[in-house]
Amino acid sequence: MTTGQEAELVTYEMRGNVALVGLNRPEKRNAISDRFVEALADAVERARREAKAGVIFGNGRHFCAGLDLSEHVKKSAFEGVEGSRRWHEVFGRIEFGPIPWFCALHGAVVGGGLELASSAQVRVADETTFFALPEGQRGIFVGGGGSVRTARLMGVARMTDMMLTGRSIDADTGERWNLAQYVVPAGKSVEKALELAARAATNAELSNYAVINVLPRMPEMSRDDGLLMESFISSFTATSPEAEERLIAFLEKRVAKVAAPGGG
Ligand code: 1HE
Repeated sequence: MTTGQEAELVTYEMRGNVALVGLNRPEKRNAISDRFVEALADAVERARREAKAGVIFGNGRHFCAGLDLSEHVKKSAFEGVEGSRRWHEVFGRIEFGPIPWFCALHGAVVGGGLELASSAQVRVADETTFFALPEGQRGIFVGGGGSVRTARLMGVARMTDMMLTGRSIDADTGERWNLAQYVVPAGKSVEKALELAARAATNAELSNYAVINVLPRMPEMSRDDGLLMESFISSFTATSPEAEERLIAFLEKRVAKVAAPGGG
Protein backbone atom coordinates (compact mmCIF):
# COMPACT_ATOMS: atom_id res chain seq x y z
CA MET A 1 0.00 0.00 0.00
CA THR A 2 1.26 3.51 -0.75
CA THR A 3 0.38 7.08 0.20
CA GLY A 4 -1.85 9.40 -1.83
CA GLN A 5 -0.54 11.54 -4.61
CA GLU A 6 3.16 10.66 -4.28
CA ALA A 7 2.65 6.92 -4.33
CA GLU A 8 6.01 6.03 -5.80
CA LEU A 9 8.27 8.08 -3.53
CA VAL A 10 7.26 6.83 -0.10
CA THR A 11 5.70 3.47 0.70
CA TYR A 12 3.34 3.03 3.63
CA GLU A 13 1.94 -0.03 5.31
CA MET A 14 0.59 -0.94 8.72
CA ARG A 15 2.27 -3.76 10.63
CA GLY A 16 -0.16 -4.30 13.45
CA ASN A 17 -0.44 -0.84 15.00
CA VAL A 18 3.00 0.29 13.73
CA ALA A 19 3.26 2.36 10.53
CA LEU A 20 6.13 1.23 8.29
CA VAL A 21 7.24 4.11 6.07
CA GLY A 22 9.75 3.38 3.29
CA LEU A 23 11.81 6.04 1.51
CA ASN A 24 11.42 4.77 -2.02
CA ARG A 25 13.64 6.52 -4.50
CA PRO A 26 16.50 4.02 -4.50
CA GLU A 27 17.80 4.97 -7.96
CA LYS A 28 18.65 8.40 -6.50
CA ARG A 29 19.69 6.95 -3.15
CA ASN A 30 16.48 8.32 -1.61
CA ALA A 31 17.65 11.91 -2.18
CA ILE A 32 15.01 14.26 -0.81
CA SER A 33 13.30 16.38 -3.48
CA ASP A 34 10.41 18.78 -2.85
CA ARG A 35 7.87 16.14 -3.91
CA PHE A 36 9.62 13.61 -1.71
CA VAL A 37 9.20 15.86 1.35
CA GLU A 38 5.46 16.13 0.62
CA ALA A 39 5.13 12.36 0.23
CA LEU A 40 6.89 11.91 3.56
CA ALA A 41 4.61 14.55 5.12
CA ASP A 42 1.53 12.62 3.94
CA ALA A 43 2.87 9.38 5.40
CA VAL A 44 3.71 11.02 8.72
CA GLU A 45 0.26 12.60 9.03
CA ARG A 46 -1.42 9.31 8.24
CA ALA A 47 0.68 7.51 10.83
CA ARG A 48 -0.11 10.14 13.45
CA ARG A 49 -3.81 9.44 12.87
CA GLU A 50 -3.84 5.66 12.78
CA ALA A 51 -0.64 4.20 14.28
CA LYS A 52 0.78 3.95 17.79
CA ALA A 53 4.40 4.07 16.59
CA GLY A 54 6.25 4.45 13.29
CA VAL A 55 9.33 3.08 11.55
CA ILE A 56 11.12 4.90 8.73
CA PHE A 57 13.55 2.96 6.53
CA GLY A 58 15.20 3.39 3.14
CA ASN A 59 14.65 1.09 0.17
CA GLY A 60 17.76 0.17 -1.80
CA ARG A 61 21.39 0.21 -0.70
CA HIS A 62 21.22 3.37 1.41
CA PHE A 63 18.96 5.03 3.94
CA CYS A 64 19.15 8.50 2.40
CA ALA A 65 21.63 10.66 0.44
CA GLY A 66 20.16 13.91 1.78
CA LEU A 67 18.96 16.91 -0.16
CA ASP A 68 18.31 16.36 -3.87
CA LEU A 69 21.21 18.44 -5.12
CA SER A 70 19.92 18.55 -8.71
CA GLU A 71 16.82 20.45 -7.59
CA HIS A 72 18.71 22.74 -5.28
CA VAL A 73 21.01 24.14 -7.97
CA LYS A 74 18.08 26.01 -9.55
CA LYS A 75 16.59 27.62 -6.43
CA SER A 76 16.55 31.31 -5.48
CA ALA A 77 17.58 32.31 -1.97
CA PHE A 78 13.95 32.80 -0.95
CA GLU A 79 12.88 29.43 -2.38
CA GLY A 80 15.74 27.89 -0.42
CA VAL A 81 14.49 29.42 2.83
CA GLU A 82 10.94 28.24 2.15
CA GLY A 83 12.18 24.76 1.32
CA SER A 84 14.22 24.60 4.50
CA ARG A 85 11.26 25.81 6.56
CA ARG A 86 9.09 23.10 5.03
CA TRP A 87 11.65 20.46 6.05
CA HIS A 88 11.52 21.94 9.54
CA GLU A 89 7.72 21.61 9.60
CA VAL A 90 7.66 18.03 8.35
CA PHE A 91 10.56 16.82 10.49
CA GLY A 92 9.01 18.69 13.43
CA ARG A 93 5.86 16.57 12.99
CA ILE A 94 8.11 13.52 13.49
CA GLU A 95 10.02 15.01 16.41
CA PHE A 96 7.05 16.33 18.38
CA GLY A 97 3.89 14.32 17.99
CA PRO A 98 1.69 11.72 19.58
CA ILE A 99 3.66 8.67 18.41
CA PRO A 100 7.32 7.63 18.69
CA TRP A 101 9.37 7.16 15.49
CA PHE A 102 12.14 4.62 15.00
CA CYS A 103 14.56 5.09 12.08
CA ALA A 104 16.08 1.92 10.65
CA LEU A 105 19.42 2.92 9.13
CA HIS A 106 21.75 1.25 6.65
CA GLY A 107 24.31 2.47 4.13
CA ALA A 108 24.58 6.23 3.67
CA VAL A 109 22.88 8.43 6.25
CA VAL A 110 24.11 11.64 4.79
CA GLY A 111 23.32 15.36 5.05
CA GLY A 112 19.54 15.75 5.07
CA GLY A 113 19.25 11.99 5.61
CA LEU A 114 20.97 12.41 8.95
CA GLU A 115 18.76 15.42 9.68
CA LEU A 116 15.70 13.26 9.02
CA ALA A 117 17.04 10.48 11.23
CA SER A 118 17.81 13.04 13.94
CA SER A 119 14.14 13.97 14.13
CA ALA A 120 13.16 10.43 15.14
CA GLN A 121 13.24 9.42 18.80
CA VAL A 122 15.25 6.22 18.24
CA ARG A 123 17.76 5.30 15.55
CA VAL A 124 18.78 1.70 14.83
CA ALA A 125 21.88 1.43 12.63
CA ASP A 126 23.06 -1.74 10.95
CA GLU A 127 26.77 -2.44 10.47
CA THR A 128 26.78 -1.01 6.93
CA THR A 129 25.64 2.40 8.15
CA PHE A 130 27.87 5.43 7.72
CA PHE A 131 27.15 9.02 8.65
CA ALA A 132 28.45 12.15 6.93
CA LEU A 133 27.65 15.83 6.58
CA PRO A 134 29.11 16.81 3.19
CA GLU A 135 27.45 20.23 3.15
CA GLY A 136 30.80 22.01 3.46
CA GLN A 137 32.14 20.20 0.40
CA ARG A 138 28.98 21.11 -1.55
CA GLY A 139 29.22 24.79 -0.59
CA ILE A 140 26.01 24.73 1.43
CA PHE A 141 24.87 24.38 5.05
CA VAL A 142 22.49 22.04 6.83
CA GLY A 143 18.88 23.18 6.34
CA GLY A 144 16.73 20.36 7.67
CA GLY A 145 17.17 21.12 11.36
CA GLY A 146 20.64 19.56 11.67
CA SER A 147 22.31 22.51 13.34
CA VAL A 148 19.74 22.15 16.12
CA ARG A 149 18.81 18.46 16.31
CA THR A 150 21.94 16.69 15.05
CA ALA A 151 24.23 19.07 16.94
CA ARG A 152 22.32 18.31 20.13
CA LEU A 153 22.75 14.59 19.60
CA MET A 154 26.47 14.48 18.92
CA GLY A 155 27.66 17.84 20.20
CA VAL A 156 28.85 20.93 18.36
CA ALA A 157 32.56 19.97 18.29
CA ARG A 158 31.93 16.66 16.52
CA MET A 159 29.47 18.14 14.09
CA THR A 160 31.83 21.00 13.31
CA ASP A 161 34.61 18.51 12.57
CA MET A 162 32.33 16.45 10.28
CA MET A 163 31.15 19.53 8.40
CA LEU A 164 34.58 21.12 8.03
CA THR A 165 36.54 18.01 7.08
CA GLY A 166 33.94 15.87 5.32
CA ARG A 167 34.65 13.07 7.79
CA SER A 168 32.50 9.94 7.50
CA ILE A 169 31.92 7.86 10.60
CA ASP A 170 30.87 4.22 10.87
CA ALA A 171 27.96 2.72 12.79
CA ASP A 172 29.89 2.01 15.99
CA THR A 173 31.30 5.52 16.12
CA GLY A 174 27.83 6.84 15.36
CA GLU A 175 26.52 4.93 18.34
CA ARG A 176 29.23 6.33 20.60
CA TRP A 177 28.41 9.79 19.28
CA ASN A 178 24.70 9.35 20.01
CA LEU A 179 23.59 9.21 16.37
CA ALA A 180 22.21 5.71 16.93
CA GLN A 181 21.04 3.98 20.08
CA TYR A 182 21.46 0.49 18.59
CA VAL A 183 23.86 -1.20 16.15
CA VAL A 184 22.67 -4.51 14.67
CA PRO A 185 24.05 -6.90 12.03
CA ALA A 186 23.80 -5.92 8.37
CA GLY A 187 20.26 -6.11 7.04
CA LYS A 188 18.63 -6.31 10.46
CA SER A 189 17.79 -2.70 11.25
CA VAL A 190 14.19 -2.76 10.00
CA GLU A 191 13.41 -5.91 11.96
CA LYS A 192 14.93 -4.44 15.13
CA ALA A 193 13.21 -1.07 14.66
CA LEU A 194 9.85 -2.82 14.16
CA GLU A 195 10.40 -4.88 17.30
CA LEU A 196 11.20 -1.76 19.34
CA ALA A 197 8.32 0.21 17.83
CA ALA A 198 5.87 -2.60 18.59
CA ARG A 199 7.09 -2.58 22.18
CA ALA A 200 6.74 1.21 22.52
CA ALA A 201 3.27 0.96 20.98
CA THR A 202 2.09 -0.98 24.03
CA ASN A 203 2.94 1.88 26.42
CA ALA A 204 0.31 4.27 27.71
CA GLU A 205 -0.22 6.92 25.02
CA LEU A 206 0.06 9.72 27.54
CA SER A 207 3.42 8.42 28.80
CA ASN A 208 4.76 8.22 25.25
CA TYR A 209 3.46 11.71 24.56
CA ALA A 210 5.24 13.06 27.63
CA VAL A 211 8.51 11.32 26.77
CA ILE A 212 8.43 12.59 23.19
CA ASN A 213 7.27 16.13 23.86
CA VAL A 214 8.55 17.00 27.32
CA LEU A 215 11.97 15.36 27.69
CA PRO A 216 13.64 17.13 24.73
CA ARG A 217 12.33 20.50 25.92
CA MET A 218 13.72 20.16 29.43
CA PRO A 219 17.29 21.30 28.63
CA GLU A 220 15.85 24.61 27.45
CA MET A 221 14.12 25.21 30.75
CA SER A 222 15.70 26.45 33.91
CA ARG A 223 16.34 23.76 36.53
CA ASP A 224 13.46 25.00 38.69
CA ASP A 225 11.03 25.25 35.76
CA GLY A 226 12.05 21.76 34.64
CA LEU A 227 11.48 20.23 38.05
CA LEU A 228 8.09 21.93 38.41
CA MET A 229 7.10 20.77 34.92
CA GLU A 230 8.20 17.24 35.81
CA SER A 231 5.96 17.19 38.89
CA PHE A 232 2.93 18.22 36.84
CA ILE A 233 3.57 15.74 34.02
CA SER A 234 4.31 13.02 36.54
CA SER A 235 1.06 13.58 38.42
CA PHE A 236 -0.97 14.10 35.23
CA THR A 237 0.17 10.77 33.77
CA ALA A 238 -0.05 8.87 37.06
CA THR A 239 -3.66 9.92 37.66
CA SER A 240 -4.86 8.88 34.19
CA PRO A 241 -7.22 5.86 34.10
CA GLU A 242 -4.70 4.02 31.94
CA ALA A 243 -1.99 4.38 34.58
CA GLU A 244 -4.28 3.20 37.36
CA GLU A 245 -5.14 0.04 35.45
CA ARG A 246 -1.46 -0.61 34.69
CA LEU A 247 -0.32 -0.02 38.26
CA ILE A 248 -2.97 -2.38 39.63
CA ALA A 249 -2.06 -4.98 36.98
CA PHE A 250 1.53 -4.92 38.25
CA LEU A 251 0.54 -5.12 41.92
CA GLU A 252 -1.73 -8.07 41.14
CA LYS A 253 1.17 -9.73 39.29
CA ARG A 254 -0.74 -9.81 36.02
CA VAL A 255 2.07 -8.20 33.96
CA ALA A 256 5.76 -8.91 33.46
CA LYS A 257 8.40 -7.63 35.88
CA VAL A 258 11.31 -5.56 34.63
CA ALA A 259 13.67 -7.97 32.86
CA ALA A 260 17.42 -7.86 33.39
CA PRO A 261 19.43 -7.04 30.23
CA GLY A 262 19.44 -10.02 27.89
CA GLY A 263 16.06 -11.11 29.19
CA GLY A 264 17.47 -12.88 32.30
C1 1HE B 1 21.81 12.16 -5.99
C2 1HE B 1 22.13 12.41 -4.64
C3 1HE B 1 21.71 13.64 -4.08
C4 1HE B 1 22.90 10.47 -5.17
N1 1HE B 1 21.03 14.49 -4.88
N2 1HE B 1 21.13 13.03 -6.73
N3 1HE B 1 24.18 14.81 -0.24
C5 1HE B 1 25.38 14.44 -0.70
O1 1HE B 1 26.26 15.22 -0.96
C6 1HE B 1 25.54 12.97 -0.97
C7 1HE B 1 25.71 12.71 -2.45
N4 1HE B 1 25.64 11.29 -2.75
C8 1HE B 1 26.70 10.45 -2.59
O2 1HE B 1 27.74 10.80 -2.08
C9 1HE B 1 26.51 9.04 -3.06
O3 1HE B 1 25.44 9.03 -4.02
C10 1HE B 1 26.19 8.03 -1.94
C11 1HE B 1 27.43 7.81 -1.06
C12 1HE B 1 25.01 8.48 -1.08
C13 1HE B 1 25.77 6.68 -2.60
O4 1HE B 1 26.79 6.26 -3.53
P1 1HE B 1 26.42 5.21 -4.65
O5 1HE B 1 27.71 4.85 -5.36
O6 1HE B 1 25.62 4.11 -4.10
O7 1HE B 1 25.44 5.98 -5.69
P2 1HE B 1 25.78 7.05 -6.82
O8 1HE B 1 26.25 6.35 -8.06
O9 1HE B 1 26.64 8.14 -6.31
O10 1HE B 1 24.35 7.72 -7.08
C14 1HE B 1 23.31 7.08 -7.80
C15 1HE B 1 22.47 8.17 -8.45
O11 1HE B 1 21.86 8.95 -7.42
C16 1HE B 1 23.30 9.15 -9.28
O12 1HE B 1 22.47 9.63 -10.33
P3 1HE B 1 22.62 9.02 -11.83
O13 1HE B 1 21.61 9.81 -12.61
O14 1HE B 1 24.05 9.25 -12.21
O15 1HE B 1 22.29 7.54 -11.72
C17 1HE B 1 23.54 10.28 -8.31
O16 1HE B 1 23.77 11.52 -8.96
C18 1HE B 1 22.20 10.31 -7.57
N5 1HE B 1 22.30 10.96 -6.27
N6 1HE B 1 22.81 11.36 -4.15
C19 1HE B 1 20.77 14.17 -6.15
N7 1HE B 1 21.94 13.97 -2.81
C20 1HE B 1 18.08 20.69 3.75
S1 1HE B 1 19.73 20.84 3.66
C21 1HE B 1 20.41 19.29 3.53
C22 1HE B 1 21.77 19.42 2.92
C23 1HE B 1 22.25 18.13 2.42
O17 1HE B 1 21.61 17.12 2.47
S2 1HE B 1 23.80 18.19 1.71
C24 1HE B 1 24.21 16.53 1.37
C25 1HE B 1 23.80 16.16 -0.01
